[in-house]
Amino acid sequence: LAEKKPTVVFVLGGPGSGKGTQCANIVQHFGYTHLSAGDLLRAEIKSGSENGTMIQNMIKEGKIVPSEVTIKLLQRAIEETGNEKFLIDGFPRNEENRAAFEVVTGIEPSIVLFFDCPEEEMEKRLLSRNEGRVDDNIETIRKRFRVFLESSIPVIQYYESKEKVRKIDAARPVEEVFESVKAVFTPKSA
Ligand code: UP5
Ligand code: MG
Repeated sequence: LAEKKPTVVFVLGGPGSGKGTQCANIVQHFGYTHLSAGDLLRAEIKSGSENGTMIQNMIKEGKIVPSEVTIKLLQRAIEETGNEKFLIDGFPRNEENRAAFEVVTGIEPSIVLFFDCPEEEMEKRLLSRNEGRVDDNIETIRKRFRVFLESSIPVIQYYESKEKVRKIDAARPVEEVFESVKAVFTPKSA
């Protein structure tokens, strides 16, 4: 029997580009469920899972956690939620993540939001966030930027070739960015 596939929007952008902030707004206005891959990994560390130490070390180094770990967490979260519309924030981060998610879940994103923001603005935001994240120090931030350029930009290029990317100038104030986001989610009238 053909199971109905959920609608998935991938929310991508560099570290500190505002993915989490804008996802919270989208949830309020458009009824999606927000799944942040980074939040799921941080919850896995806190839960005392056997993978916790490995995940913690990778996040501290700004490295990408093996996709089987992240995909398992995302799949579980999708199944646990009653909703059929999801924002997947901060995943896929490399081509291997992208391909594995497609194979394992059979899900392709309907669209991909890309929050485009200069590094200096992202760096400023991350250094003033003060939420005690182990990766919000200048040394790790530089590593996260490098991984984003080397591994995550190719994922965005892949979806650009499929005309799925909606690029948003994320260097503006939160409210202005959300105006652009809203336009993406609001069906155009005839
Ligand atoms: N802020 C937000 N918008 C603003 C605006 N328009 N103007 C001014 N300030 C703004 O925002 C960051 C800060 O900026 C906040 O203080 C906010 O108030 C302010 P936020 O919305 O949190 O940005 P976000 O893009 O979500 O930044 P985040 O740091 O979460 O992005 P990352 O992609 O770096 O982090 P994530 O949690 O996704 O991943 C962390 C690590 O987990 C990765 O480096 C990796 O090691 C691991 N990971 C994997 O291995 N695999 C995965 O699939 C996912 C993560
Ligand atoms: Mg985030």
